[in-house]
Amino acid sequence: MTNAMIRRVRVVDSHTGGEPTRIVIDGFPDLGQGSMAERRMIFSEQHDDFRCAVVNEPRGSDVLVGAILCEPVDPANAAGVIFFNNAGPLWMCGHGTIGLGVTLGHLGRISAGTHRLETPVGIVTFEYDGANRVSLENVPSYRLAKEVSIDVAGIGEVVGDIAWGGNWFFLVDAEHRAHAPNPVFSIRSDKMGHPIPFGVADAERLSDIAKRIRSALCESGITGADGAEIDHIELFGPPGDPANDSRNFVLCPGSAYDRSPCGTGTSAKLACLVEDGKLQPGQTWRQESILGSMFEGSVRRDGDQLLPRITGSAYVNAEATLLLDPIDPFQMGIRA
Ligand code: PYC
Repeated sequence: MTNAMIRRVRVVDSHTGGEPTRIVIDGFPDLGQGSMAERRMIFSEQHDDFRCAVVNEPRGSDVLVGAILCEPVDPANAAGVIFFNNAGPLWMCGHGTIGLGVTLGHLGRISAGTHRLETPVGIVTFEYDGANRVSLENVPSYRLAKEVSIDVAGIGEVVGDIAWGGNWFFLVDAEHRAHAPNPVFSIRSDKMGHPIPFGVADAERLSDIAKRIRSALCESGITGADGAEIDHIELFGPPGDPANDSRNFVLCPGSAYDRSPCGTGTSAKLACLVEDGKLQPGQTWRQESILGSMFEGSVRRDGDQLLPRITGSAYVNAEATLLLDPIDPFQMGIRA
């Protein structure tokens, strides 16, 4: 096999609050010139092997979120993007958008200022500070259903909200259930009786709970709008840092959990808080992740639409060329 037969794929890796993003900047399949929704469909139907090659083992891992950096339809926009992970394409990704903004700055393709990004679910505007910080204004977010009750195997009744923040979420509040006879998950206390926030040490337990909830939603036929699968489960507890408002644990499609506070999940949360009157437009919400990393969020009301704004920091940590060698039995990754 000659070197010329090896396919080369250029990527830039970053992390946002601990959650990795691998942006493919060159060597990806031709997805046409359509909208990002059309290109996402082509990617999903015709190039799933490429998705696996980029994010699955042995090059990637379950945690990695990938992104194809596309030419925008409107040249006035900074870029187009299609996000994906080990389970398939995503609709939107907040931590990934922060990573993308910082990556475009790192590559010298944008400078500090306001930029527009085309995504499969609409235009996302972001402000880049010229270093590591990005604030994005997400697509309109909303709650579809409040206090939906489901029967979860091994747990019992679980109550949560269904909300859209660029992906579909089922949001369950631990405090809501803390005094119930069988709380969905308990928050442990220290000797003084102060709650210990759930942390990485609890990730396996929380993943198991979240997976059971997701299976129950699927088995009960409970979906997002138009029958869309609710593929993200978000559990909330008290923050570790009293300066913050809340800590979350987000199970992503597949079996990995978000190391960041999840931009789309925080957007869904903000929409629920505003609809409950617990957060006013313009007011800041500080959402902590299971790692303790934090996104600042707020909401702008535009007519009847709620537009979440999410701020976080990302750091570029690799520039690499992936080699897809035809003699390698796992050149296209290991399919889960
Ligand atoms: O930040 O929106 C997000 C996200 C979705 C999946 C992983 N991160």
